[in-house]
Amino acid sequence: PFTLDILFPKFPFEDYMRSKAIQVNKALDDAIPMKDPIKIHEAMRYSLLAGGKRIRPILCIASCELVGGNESQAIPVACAIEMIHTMSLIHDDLPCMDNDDLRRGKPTNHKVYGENTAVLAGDALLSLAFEHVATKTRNVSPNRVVRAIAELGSSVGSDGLVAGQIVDLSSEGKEINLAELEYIHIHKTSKLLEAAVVCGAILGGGSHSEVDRMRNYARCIGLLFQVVDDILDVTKSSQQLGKTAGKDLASDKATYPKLMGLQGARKFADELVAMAIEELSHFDAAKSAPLYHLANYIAYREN
Ligand code: GRG
Repeated sequence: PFTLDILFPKFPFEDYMRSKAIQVNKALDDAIPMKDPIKIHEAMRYSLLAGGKRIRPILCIASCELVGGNESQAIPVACAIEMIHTMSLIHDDLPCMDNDDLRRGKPTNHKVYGENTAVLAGDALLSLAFEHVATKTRNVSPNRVVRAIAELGSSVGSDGLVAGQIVDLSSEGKEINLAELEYIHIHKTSKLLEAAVVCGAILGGGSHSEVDRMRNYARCIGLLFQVVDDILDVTKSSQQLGKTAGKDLASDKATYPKLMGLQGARKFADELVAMAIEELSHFDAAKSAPLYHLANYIAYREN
């Protein structure tokens, strides 16, 4: 794997991820106290606090710190992004979408609370996300807060996640090409990762050119995230089946390994991580350690 262990031999990446996740989980817990109406707040908390790697909030904080900001400036928007991510998962799992019974190892929101409550829990998380950024962000100029809110809005709506989901739904049962697959992934997965990184850089006081660089970094790792997901689907199911061809190479669903071959997809992933890391070379080397390691983690994770 392409790593920068030579530059950062001692960076304690696992400790870093663990301690940031603890901070994020505490802030998320505080953001939604149990109150009336109990049912909706319980449903919101059920999915929001159900685990998850917290990659988006950690990217947001790391990006804020890279440009000279501090964690507390980024925490409200980091929480907002995890609220939006969680609501997209709740809605994605509904019977009218993917109809999934399990998420993050637990029964899905609608399985526990019913479809009507799951829809509302998603709606409430989405609106709380924006309220949270607007009311809880401290020590950032109003102009930067508004820029972050605009960034967040555009990453979610009909130019963002929703666009990816509608095109994904419309392509069901059809053969899609690489450009169409890329469109779906850029919108369903990359856009919110991009918003996480860009909002962090905006709130941390980054210049326009720094924010642009962070956007380029985020676009690379956003696509990388999905390419690696597709590769893992193949390699994990191959291991489970003890065969050379895994689930996704055999199924109808278009994936990078299916359209590019497994080696082609791995090569593409290597190129994306190298491009992401190149963007970081323009920043202070010590401060960019977390984002170097996050890119490598996304590229070479095993699940
Ligand atoms: C956003 C308004 C609005 C509606 C939702 C349903 C929908 C529209 C979009 C689907 C978005 C979706 C489910 C994309 C997949 C994103 C993805 C890569 C999820 C897995 O992320 P991880 O691995 O998961 O970070 P954890 O559980 O670790 O957080």
